[in-house]
Amino acid sequence: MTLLKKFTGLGAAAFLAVGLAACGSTSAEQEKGDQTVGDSVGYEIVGIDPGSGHMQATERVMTEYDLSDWKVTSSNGAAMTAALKRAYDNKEPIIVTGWNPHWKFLTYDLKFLDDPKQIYGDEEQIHTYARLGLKEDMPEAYTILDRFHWEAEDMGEIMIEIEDGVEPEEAARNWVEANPEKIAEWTDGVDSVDGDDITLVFAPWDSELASHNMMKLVLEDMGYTVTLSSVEPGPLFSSLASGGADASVAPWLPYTHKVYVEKYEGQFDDLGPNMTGVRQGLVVPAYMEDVNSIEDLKS
Ligand code: PBE
Repeated sequence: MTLLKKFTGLGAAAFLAVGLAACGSTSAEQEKGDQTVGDSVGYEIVGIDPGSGHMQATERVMTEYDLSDWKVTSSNGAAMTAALKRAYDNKEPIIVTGWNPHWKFLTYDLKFLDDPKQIYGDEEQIHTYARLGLKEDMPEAYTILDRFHWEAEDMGEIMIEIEDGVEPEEAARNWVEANPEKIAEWTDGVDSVDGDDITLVFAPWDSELASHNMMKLVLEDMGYTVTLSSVEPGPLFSSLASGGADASVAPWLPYTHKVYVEKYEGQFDDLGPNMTGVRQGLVVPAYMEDVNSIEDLKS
């Protein structure tokens, strides 16, 4: 069974409209008679889980670009990609909230809409976070986490295998086995441990499913007993701040998780970027040739 099928079963049924659309003003263009972008997609942007940084940023986009006659549906990453697949296969228009690295950019010809107001921001980084005190309590794991960095292509290799139906742990194992020299950069000279428990926390976005399964294997190979804790975005950050979880390689900065990082400032240890050049925004198929900017949604 593919990951997509598994997740779709969980939540795709419930496409809940979130309160991002303000009361209905009609656009002047609707009265013109020719079909606007909004008409072609029912004034709908397909979103993901409500607590994600992505949806918080999208809420700011709706306000800043005055998209009051649009709504953003919330569901989860798998439902979003299922909707994208349906539209793409039929060459129909669709607008989704999207991010890269993600297998959808490897599978489909997609583009980000320009964001002249820079609400989603341009490029950002994925950081590694640890709870306060991890450095003293588990110096070996801390060193590995601190050294950890990889490229979007690395994560993409794991993601695309998972999307093809390989179990996440197996896909991560395939990457680990194929990349011993990269892992050696993080683990060289670090002592093995004897079954010490460590908990990595993440939210089950496709990108973070790949990275956390990979890091789990690396730490297990160093002797750790690793628990992967998959939670909502809010608890991801609160569990690191409270010390309930030990580390995460999921935070996207400085834009995506701005709200959480500011909320818990000083309550976790930022070990710096593990990947650079990542991006989030509104995403459409490349065949939507006339739609290139978020500004175009107003016409
Ligand atoms: N994402 C993927 C996350 C971070 C990683 C962009 C969906 C978010 O929006 O919070």
